[in-house]
Amino acid sequence: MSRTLLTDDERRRFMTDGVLIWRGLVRGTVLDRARTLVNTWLSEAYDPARLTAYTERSFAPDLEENADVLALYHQSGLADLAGELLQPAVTAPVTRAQIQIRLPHGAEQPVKRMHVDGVSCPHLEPRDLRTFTFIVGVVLDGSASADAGALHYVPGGHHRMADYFANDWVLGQAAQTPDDIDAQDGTALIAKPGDVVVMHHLVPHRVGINTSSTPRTMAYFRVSHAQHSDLALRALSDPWLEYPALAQLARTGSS
Ligand SMILES: O=C(O)CCC(=O)C(=O)O
Repeated sequence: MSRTLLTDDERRRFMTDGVLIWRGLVRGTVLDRARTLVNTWLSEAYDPARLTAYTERSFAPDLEENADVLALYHQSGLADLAGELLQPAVTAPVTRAQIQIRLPHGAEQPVKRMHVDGVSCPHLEPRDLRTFTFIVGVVLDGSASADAGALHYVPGGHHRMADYFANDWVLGQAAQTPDDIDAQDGTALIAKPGDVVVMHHLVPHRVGINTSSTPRTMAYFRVSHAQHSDLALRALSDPWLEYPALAQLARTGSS
């Protein structure tokens, strides 16, 4: 494990932007094994007829619980580092990965407009909340430029979304984000394999087409506060409800 503690600067950046990026955090055999597994799945098991389902849920569904894929989160130091965001609360066990691939242009892959995950998803009933506390994404391939299928996020958008959920949204409605968020391009995560992004659940994000010749592949880990099911609805309008130390920092300026 290469790092053990979040810095004060990282805590404050996460509060302001809702996003942290760690360059080259996952490396060596942990990274290589997972990349090989996913690339092998793409060349040998990918079924083009299921592209929409893969895009809505996960590519390589048979790898979601694979130990070498889960190692990206559990054996790289990420679980300890990211878990510190919730201290002294603890996270629920992370037992699944989601693989998201943006195929090179030419594939008829649906784009994803600005959204926050698990709220009014097109493939879920509107009343089903499938939220979590934050997401960790590990870049496995691609993302060399903004138009290469990169994730785009709205820095600080968690504040706007909390306000939207508090004042302009009701459980069950179809609209995922307000118009001012929907209209934004977002900041592209331009990255290399092994780079990591941590995003507060409320940060709106999107992905577009991949004009490069390289598939853009991410492994995502959804991390929840251990009591998330009880807190989920209130957490939509209170960004720090599940982050006790950050809530204290927001109130007083010191932890
Ligand atoms: O493909 C990505 O990087 C993001 C996918 C996404 O936003 C989602 O699955 O909800």
